[in-house]
Amino acid sequence: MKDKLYRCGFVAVVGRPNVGKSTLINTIIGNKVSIVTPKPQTTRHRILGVDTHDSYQAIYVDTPGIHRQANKAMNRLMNRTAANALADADLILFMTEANRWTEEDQDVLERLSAVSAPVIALLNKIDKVHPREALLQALSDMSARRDFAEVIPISAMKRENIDSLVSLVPTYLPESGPLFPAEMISDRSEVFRAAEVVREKLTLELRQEIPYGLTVQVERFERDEKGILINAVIWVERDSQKGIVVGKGGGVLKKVGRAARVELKNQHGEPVHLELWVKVKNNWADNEHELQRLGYEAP
Ligand SMILES: Nc1nc2c(ncn2[C@@H]2O[C@H](COP(=O)(O)OP(=O)(O)O)[C@@H](O)[C@H]2O)c(=O)[nH]1
Ligand SMILES: [Mg+2]
Repeated sequence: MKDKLYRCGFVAVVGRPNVGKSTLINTIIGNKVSIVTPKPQTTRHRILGVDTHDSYQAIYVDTPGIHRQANKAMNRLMNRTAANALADADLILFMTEANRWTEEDQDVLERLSAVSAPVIALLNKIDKVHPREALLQALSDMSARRDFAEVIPISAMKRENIDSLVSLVPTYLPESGPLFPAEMISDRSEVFRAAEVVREKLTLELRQEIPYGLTVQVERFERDEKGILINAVIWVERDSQKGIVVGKGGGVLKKVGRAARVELKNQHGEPVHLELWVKVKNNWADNEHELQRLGYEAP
């Protein structure tokens, strides 16, 4: 057998909010490394999904979507995080929705004009394109926008064309030994991921504005013979939001806690006891210091 050289590198997944970046990474890794909701601003951190094979390791970088209005410290931080991921990438996956091209997509494309890494354009959500012939126009429109290394139609959710995308990735990675142990699927701890699962369920449960004003901090994560004990605080920005998060008779909080507990139990394969508190911290999202204290890394 010929000894083949190992390849390893970073694959940045970029695009406007909600195109399906986190879904793609979860599909490729085969596990939920990054939370997914139909709402923008769900991904706030740079999260790595590590895909290890016999001959290569692809490190996918999930990025917060790039925001046009960066008026809050939180949004500026998210934009900077996305920009750093671009600078470090060996390959860039520029993700859009197959049946839609918006000004926000155009903004992201313009940010790619200065990068040196090859860029693959992904037209996602093709399961929603009917008739399928409409894809041909979308593919040729995309090819005209830039000199892409490839233009590939996919469905991250329905796993369409994902295998052919994944098999292309290593050809763009540099020769290098693996950077992560084979069993590691993410750079994020189980404590971080537990907080994110709670935030996902909250975001799904609450209407529009509130999800952007809250964050979740796990204060206790302990294992004993009975399972996992998790205490988490939900931080909101204003008193008025506290009532909404708790809900009538505690209904919202109970529902969120139940959904999060079921998912965490399945993820870990052991019983989970989850306790949630809601607390107010004024304008944490516009305060750089608070952001760092709550786990938003400074780039
Ligand atoms: N129909 C369809 N929906 C998708 C697909 N990929 C993602 N979505 C949905 O699009 C929404 C945003 O997905 P998410 O991964 O959070 O997007 P991100 O903001 O780019 O990370 C979620 O409701 C996903 O379920 C897909 O291939 N087809
Ligand atoms: Mg995301």
